[in-house]
Amino acid sequence: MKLIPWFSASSAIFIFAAAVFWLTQDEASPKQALPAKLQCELPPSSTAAPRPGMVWIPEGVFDMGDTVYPEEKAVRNVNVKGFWMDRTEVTNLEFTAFVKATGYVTVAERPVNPQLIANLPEDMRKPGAVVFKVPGKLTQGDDPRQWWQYIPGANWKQPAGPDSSIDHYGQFPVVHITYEDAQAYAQWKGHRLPTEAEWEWAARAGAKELPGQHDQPASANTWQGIFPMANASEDGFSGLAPVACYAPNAYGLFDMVGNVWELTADVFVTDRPAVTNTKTSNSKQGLDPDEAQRPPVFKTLQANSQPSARVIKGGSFLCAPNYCMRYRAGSRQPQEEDLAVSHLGFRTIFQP
Ligand SMILES: [Ca+2]
Repeated sequence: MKLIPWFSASSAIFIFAAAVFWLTQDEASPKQALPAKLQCELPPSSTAAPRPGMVWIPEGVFDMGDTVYPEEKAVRNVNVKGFWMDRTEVTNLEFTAFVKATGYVTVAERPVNPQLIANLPEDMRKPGAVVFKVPGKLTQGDDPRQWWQYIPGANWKQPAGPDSSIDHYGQFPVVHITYEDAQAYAQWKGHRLPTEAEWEWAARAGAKELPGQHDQPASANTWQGIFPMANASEDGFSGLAPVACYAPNAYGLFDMVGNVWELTADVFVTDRPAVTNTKTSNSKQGLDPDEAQRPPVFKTLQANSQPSARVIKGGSFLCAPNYCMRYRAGSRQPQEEDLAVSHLGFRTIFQP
């Protein structure tokens, strides 16, 4: 669909302030203004392009994987065939068009399967989603339930709960999307979700060898400061950002790293080392990177329903140097299929 170039410099200030309120309501307003070079304006797609809104990712061979966390190893040589890929994460506007056309109801809006609720806490027996909120203070050590909360009524239309909405957030990535939801959207478009290899190859943008360092990217929406309390917002956003605020990669893809994690079609299997508590030599002291990153309700739902987990890629606005250095093409982690969370979105591909 055609994207509306609504995002002006003046509205950027409003949207930024609103985004902070919407996504991190416990957090004080950031002190600094948007970085001067931040435009947040998606360049128009060529009307002559065979697939407007998508870019061509050529066939290639590369060393897939990385070495920062155990689950990224071992690095192995992979061939990927060419495909078209959405140049941005799917936005609220785009998902709205899908829902209007099809009447689709997302998993987070549906009644919870009664077979699964026996051992669930009372709140989780209602439709809802897991929302990140900056805690007022940490009183329970590293327990992630201090910043991940299951909010009844939270879903893609009201991402922070019943009192929130996506009005004026059309160009933000849609969140609280499960694997089934993403598949339904992709099929409606005549597209599909990328495999992990396709996603990683596209994110690497032609770099066939591993990058030499794993520093926090300067041009992406991540977390500057000590998670989960201190977010310096040096990239301009404490919470989600609209798509395409930062420079695209060499293939013309925006926000492959940071902003929201992105779903892939691949089941997360443990043929390689699963996510563990092992700290690598690159890890800095602080919260356990894996337990802090994943909403704690994972274990509860898994114990009841044993859903498949899919590979998600690229990190999110919550990735900080002290706990989640996953703002890289090679990073990965599992995400249970049926749990909607506020730091996860997706984009689609089309293979001729
Ligand atoms: Ca940020």
